[in-house]
Amino acid sequence: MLLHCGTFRLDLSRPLVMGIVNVTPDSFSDGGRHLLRDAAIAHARQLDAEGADILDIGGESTRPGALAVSVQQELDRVLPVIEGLRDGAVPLSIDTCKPEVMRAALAAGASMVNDISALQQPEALAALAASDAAVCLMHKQGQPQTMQIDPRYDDVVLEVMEFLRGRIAEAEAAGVARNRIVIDPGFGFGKTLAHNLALLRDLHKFTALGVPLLAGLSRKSMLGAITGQTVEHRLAASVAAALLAVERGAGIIRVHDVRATCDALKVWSAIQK
Ligand code: 8Y4
Repeated sequence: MLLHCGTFRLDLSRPLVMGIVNVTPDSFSDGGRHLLRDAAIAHARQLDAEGADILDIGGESTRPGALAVSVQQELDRVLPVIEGLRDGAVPLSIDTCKPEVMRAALAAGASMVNDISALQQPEALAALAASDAAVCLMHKQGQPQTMQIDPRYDDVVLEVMEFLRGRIAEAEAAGVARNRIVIDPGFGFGKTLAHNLALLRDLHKFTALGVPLLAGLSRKSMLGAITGQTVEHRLAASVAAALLAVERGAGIIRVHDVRATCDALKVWSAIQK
């Protein structure tokens, strides 16, 4: 499968690694905008050197309880980072739900939109359709502030699949070709541990939707619940989870720890026929 991602063509016959680049003051120094920009660019270049196939640049913290960020604030964070990285060899993804940020980031050189709202904001579908970028459509239940209070499903795998099937259809109807679309069950987004485990166990079912599958498990609280480790000690659990996702058909893995994940995927690849 070849994912059309701006001018890039990403070959999904081997699993790809998306490196996470947070451009938020809680993840880097809060010593001012230029320090934040420089730290994010340096981190991104390191992830590139470690083997990242895509860099996911986000200026809005989506963790439960995080404060909302204005369009201007998000643009001030992410645009200088995209401008600093756009001439590199690796495609850039913009992690945002806001159509204004999508348009500006794509104009500045991003080739992909990673939208945890799956293009449900007014104008988001149009912003994608007007571009040649790829898009990741992710499932979540509820809104980040409150989604972990009491998530409920009758059949989590079926319901997440039906949601994503609908979003693929909407995107295609709006003019986003199927070869530009990636889907993601959204681990941790309005899901209990049991829901997350069911999704990971049955992840292969999502490949029936006919588009590449992205999985984001890196350092997430479900791994803390399983291992008892705090967020800074979840590397081994994250690598294990990435490998389980790839084994079940994930084509793209969104991770913090690019070098360790790439090494694990090389071992996986070595036994493939
Ligand atoms: C520690 C580190 C604890 C990170 C929690 C987290 C996904 C995503 C996020 C995902 C896609 C996160 C933007 C949440 N997760 N995009 N974004 N898929 N496509 N939490 O799973 O990393 S942010």
